[in-house]
Amino acid sequence: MQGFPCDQNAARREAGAHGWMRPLEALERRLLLSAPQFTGEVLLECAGEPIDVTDGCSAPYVVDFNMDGRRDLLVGQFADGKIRFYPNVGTDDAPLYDSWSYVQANGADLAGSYG
Ligand SMILES: [Ca+2]
Repeated sequence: MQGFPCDQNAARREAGAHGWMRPLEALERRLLLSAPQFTGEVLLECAGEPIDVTDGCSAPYVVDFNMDGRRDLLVGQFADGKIRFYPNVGTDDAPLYDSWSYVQANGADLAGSYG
């Protein structure tokens, strides 16, 4: 199956004890085994204050945005369609945010459509 995002060799290895397994079945199995485990809500803070985008809707996303090896927090906000960047100064297991700024390009805040 060309172009399918599955490690064909891994699928064959997984199939070893159970007989033949199609790549999609192997991928589904791996996704289920690595599914996130939710433990409860946590109030995220920045510099000791709750993170609040003030104008309602937000869209959080965790990614190593500044490529320093620690996952940061990006938050899309409804107001003006801007994106907030909270660099993680803690660890991936215990993230800590002490500042934020709007994501910019060429000295101007990035903004998408909203509303
Ligand atoms: Ca980072």
